[in-house]
Amino acid sequence: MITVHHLENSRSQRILWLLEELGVDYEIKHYARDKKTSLAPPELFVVHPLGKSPVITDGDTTVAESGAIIEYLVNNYDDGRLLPVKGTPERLAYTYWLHYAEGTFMPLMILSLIMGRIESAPMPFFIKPIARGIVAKVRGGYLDPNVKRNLGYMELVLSQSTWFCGEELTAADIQMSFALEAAAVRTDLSIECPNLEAFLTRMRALPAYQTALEKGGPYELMGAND
Ligand SMILES: N[C@@H](CCC(=O)N[C@@H](CS)C(=O)NCC(=O)O)C(=O)O
Repeated sequence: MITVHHLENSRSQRILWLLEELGVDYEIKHYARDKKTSLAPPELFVVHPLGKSPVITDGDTTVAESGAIIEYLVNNYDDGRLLPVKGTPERLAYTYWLHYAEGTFMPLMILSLIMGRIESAPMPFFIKPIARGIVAKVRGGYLDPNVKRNLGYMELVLSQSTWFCGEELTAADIQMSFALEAAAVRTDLSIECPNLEAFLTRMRALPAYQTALEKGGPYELMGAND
């Protein structure tokens, strides 16, 4: 039996969605975030040394890191529906988006979260202008242009196909779902990225996505100002 160690309001939501798409039996072990810090509770460190979610156990096997979990589940439980055929452009796109989500886009979202936290952190009045100045430099010189460029790139790709790897839903779309949900709490996608917005609408209408949401419990993502 597969167990998903599921932290509330987190990336492990997409693993539940994948398992629903695969139609595989699984159980969920729920973990709540620390009320003050929003970090994972110590119990998650018992499952994996990094104490992050998602992490799954399947018999004696423990797998952490969303991309690795997705590869493991698709390799072992997919009948070919969520993985494009080897050697095709769709398969290369699949590999690209599977890595891009956590390798390129999510670090920008995390940096945005940290900048928001610095801006709103309590601090002595004379430090505030210095902290704000540093945040403005990071935002203007690095973060904002990179986020804009990445959103523009994803928007272009989704203006040419329904899903990230073509006309069929793949597990790479499931990996990308959290990245776009994180983007949507920071940016009004409907203004400049209607195709990204449409992707989210399309995905949220899928029965497997909805079932995963019901089973997962609280799912409210932190924005840049939380
Ligand atoms: N790249 C990792 C990121 C894992 C990660 O940072 N997960 C967050 C939840 S979205 C977490 O466990 N946060 C709680 C903490 O850092 O204590 C993955 O995709 O699995």
